[in-house]
Amino acid sequence: MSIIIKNQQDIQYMRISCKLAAEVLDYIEPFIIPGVTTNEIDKLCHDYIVNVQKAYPSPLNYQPSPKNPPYPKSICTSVNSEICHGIPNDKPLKNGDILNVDVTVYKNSYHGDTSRMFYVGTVSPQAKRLCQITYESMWYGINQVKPGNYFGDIGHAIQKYAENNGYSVVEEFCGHGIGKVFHEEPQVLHYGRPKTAARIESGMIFTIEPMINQGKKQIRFVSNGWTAITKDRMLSAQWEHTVLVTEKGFEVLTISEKMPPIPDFIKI
Ligand code: EYF
Ligand code: CO
Repeated sequence: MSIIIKNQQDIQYMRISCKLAAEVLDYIEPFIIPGVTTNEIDKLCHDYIVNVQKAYPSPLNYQPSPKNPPYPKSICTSVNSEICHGIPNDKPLKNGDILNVDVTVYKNSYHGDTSRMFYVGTVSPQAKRLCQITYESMWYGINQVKPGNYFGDIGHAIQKYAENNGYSVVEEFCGHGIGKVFHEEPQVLHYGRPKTAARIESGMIFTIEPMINQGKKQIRFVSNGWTAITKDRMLSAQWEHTVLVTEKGFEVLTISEKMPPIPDFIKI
């Protein structure tokens, strides 16, 4: 197996799917308030994707392997010490929670994947700092995307920035190639050494989605077998963009109006 190089038609369709995914996150933001349940957020996202965008939520009934049951919801919602793959439920969000909403939209046979952190009401300065550093770590990774660099350069940039700020990088989950298939090659690690792993080439499309822990990097799984949490129960944050490698560098495909500003260290 190898990394698929997308052609111009693939890229046009990916721009559409990725923009739709980012617009779901813009749409859901005002609904993320104390008292709302993640099941209510899931239904709002589902109905927006299906009825407004005329698309399909890629996670719904997604079955990465026949050993596992199909995923039961349209989005992933990971709260506080949940690292990823939180399954929406009927528990109301509380003031001070941090929430990752992970959206993947399937349109015209292509998937677009993005996630964002949201503050529920008023959040502690420590939680805000974790979310902000994680956001910047994703952009340090994105900034390494250009033909001739290596996937190890992406992971190294993320790890260096997160660890220099006193945090740890989750190693069990990674970014991924994406296109007509939700998860395809390569695996994009969020840690590593410069000039290792595969070389980055123009036309590749993949996600960068670092999960950064406030405490130690070790994880556990909850009893549903899928949701990962921090072993020490401290907070975890994650952001995700889908990125196209261009001749000169990168194009972030999951840009939208209401996403946080791109950090100043990014020169576009
Ligand atoms: C009970 C899954 C199935 N895996 C990865 C699989 O790349 C992703 N986000 O950026 C990504 C999203 C989803 C995903 C959504 C579902 N899965 C997870 C948890 C339970 C499950 O089946
Ligand atoms: Co992803």
